[in-house]
Amino acid sequence: MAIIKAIDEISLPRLCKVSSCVVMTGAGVSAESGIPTFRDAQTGLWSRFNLQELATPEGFEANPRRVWEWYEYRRRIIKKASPNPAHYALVRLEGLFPKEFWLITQNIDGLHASAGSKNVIELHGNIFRNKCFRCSAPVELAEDVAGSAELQKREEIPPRCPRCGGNVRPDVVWFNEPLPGECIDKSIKHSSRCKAFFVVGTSAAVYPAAQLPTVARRAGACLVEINTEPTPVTDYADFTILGKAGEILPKLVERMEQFSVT
Ligand code: BV8
Ligand code: ZN
Repeated sequence: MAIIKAIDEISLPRLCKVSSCVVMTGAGVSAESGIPTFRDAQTGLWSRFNLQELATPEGFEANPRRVWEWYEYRRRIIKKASPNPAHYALVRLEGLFPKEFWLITQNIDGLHASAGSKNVIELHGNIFRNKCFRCSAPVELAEDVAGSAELQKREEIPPRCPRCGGNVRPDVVWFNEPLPGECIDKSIKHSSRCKAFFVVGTSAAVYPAAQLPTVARRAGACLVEINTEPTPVTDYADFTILGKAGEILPKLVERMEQFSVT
């Protein structure tokens, strides 16, 4: 574990005593659960798949079947994944800030909620929810329908909206699509009020999520970054610990729990 800016013995107790804490996570938090990140060299999704074709509304309009099947491929990987020690450490961190704690995630895998995190804001949606591309109505698909042989045979891929007959799509935020207004507004509000902001496992490359650490820092929060490589956040974080979230977070939260008891 390389530490660029270690949390010193004066700052750590102070960090434990603040009234409000926000955590922002990216794909790096789920990497140790076996879910590929987006921008890691070789293994990242965008180094193997075409972002424009697969994660934009234009790409879906051009080839709904290709996009639907790519998300079915990702759902199969995520269904097999379980929360890792990083997710569970964030559940314990939430317990240290009973008054005001928010976990803002860019991830669509649902693993924070599965691990037991309560105040989760899913900025980019959730891969297990679906909606209609035409009328935006939520669409409930029976577990086995989405990828069933029956469906494949009927060539009805993607499934059709029962309300208007439009194509069903995953309820995630694609590029060039606005984030859910309530999610981004709440995220900016909590980031601008919190006194401690942890940013974990994100390349901080995607906006508007990438602006949240700046919002927090400008508002006076203590900014702690945990990542396997430096990012644009590193330049202005108070503390940066390089390494795997599943190894660093449990140790950091354990030390914070000791200070919180005293
Ligand atoms: C919008 C879909 C407007 C779901 C995703 C300002 C400046 C520049 C560009 C823009 C801007 N504002 C808007 C844009 C355009 C664009 C954008 O940001 N482009 C960037 C790439 C230049 N943003 C948008 O289009 C957004 N929409 O702004 O709309 C609008 C308003 C009104 C009307 C119309 C439009 C929408 C952005 C959301 C896009 N959707 N995903 C899905 O299929 O997943 S983005 C995708 O990237 C994921 O959601 C992902 O979460 C997100 C961010 O990536 P990361 O999570 O950070 O993952 P990454 O692989 O990059 O990094 C992982 C990190 O973890 C690495 O640093 C690695 O070192 C580290 N790591 C790896 N293993 C570990 C680890 N760390 C710790 N432990 C480990 N074990
Ligand atoms: Zn519809």
